Amino acid sequence: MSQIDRDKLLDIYTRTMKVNRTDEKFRELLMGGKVAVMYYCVRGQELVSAAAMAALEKDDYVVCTYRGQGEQTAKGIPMEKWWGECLGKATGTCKGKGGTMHITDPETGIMVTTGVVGSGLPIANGLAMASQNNGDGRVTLVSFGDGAANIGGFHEAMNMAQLYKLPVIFLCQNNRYGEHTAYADHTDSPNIASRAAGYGMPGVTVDGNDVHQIYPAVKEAVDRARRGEGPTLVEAMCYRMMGHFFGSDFSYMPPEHIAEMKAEDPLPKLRKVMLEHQFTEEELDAIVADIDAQINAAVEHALAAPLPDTDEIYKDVLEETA
Ligand SMILES: Cc1ncc(C[n+]2csc(CCOP(=O)(O)OP(=O)(O)O)c2C)c(N)n1
Repeated sequence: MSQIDRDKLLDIYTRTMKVNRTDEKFRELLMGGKVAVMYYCVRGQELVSAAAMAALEKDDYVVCTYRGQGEQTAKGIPMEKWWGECLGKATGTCKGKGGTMHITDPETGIMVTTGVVGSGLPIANGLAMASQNNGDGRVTLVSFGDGAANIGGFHEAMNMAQLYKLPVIFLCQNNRYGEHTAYADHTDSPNIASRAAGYGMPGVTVDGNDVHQIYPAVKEAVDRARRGEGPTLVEAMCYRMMGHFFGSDFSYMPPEHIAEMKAEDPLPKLRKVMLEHQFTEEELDAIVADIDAQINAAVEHALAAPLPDTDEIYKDVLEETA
């Protein structure tokens, strides 16, 4: 068992529950007909995102996907700005012009959210190369799915990152499905991490439902990158418990897979670890209640916020130079 100190465990728990409660709230709003936007649920993958963000420093960069709620909220995008963007409001991170699939908040280090599968990896290399050239000490973490590991850009980015020893962490959230296609139907290699060897890069597969595996693996990769020793591929095995997007069913999943994923739910496992470290049920519940209050206030703020003016469409498109 790894040694994660109590402060860090508390940090990871708080971030995990923030991700989880945000996901629950989003589904409640969608099911209640309060909002009608695309949302890719992160239920089951909360711990991977939270532990990864807890391994980064505030100034580090992150590139994520349409399923990026976990990275975005766990890295700390202010909730009012996050909900504002998801609801298409002028108060959002991108003034309501990006929506759920294109959230960018440079102040928090969330540099790009993309819906183009696999496109985040070369972008992360660019950010990491800028940091290497500037000597600003930042690392860049890019999150993507197992399906994205079969896109050409994945291989190009891995090769280039290793060649230039870029300070980048490739975090593959292997939830065992690419859209509705099971891993074994789109990939014949036993895992994604073993591909790292082909580029001369370290690669590791860990259980993303176990805080004692996922946090140390990402932290080691972050430390390595910051020391100038180059990139690492971290593959976090996890389950996508609510289907590909909000509203999709489970008919393509065999019953035994559903049973397995329920048994591996990261939230009860994390709670057990917290109790083992002498946190009390009351303390843990109070953290969740506080998060819920913050989320409810942020949602009310976003629902009441104005839509962007129509002339906003012409702004922030081109950078004006003198
Ligand atoms: C370049 C590209 N090809 C196809 C799609 C359609 N598409 C959207 S999500 C998805 C599955 C990606 O699976 P994975 O990378 O495992 O991520 P997950 O959704 O499981 O988090 C696909 C194929 C796309 N958005 N972009």
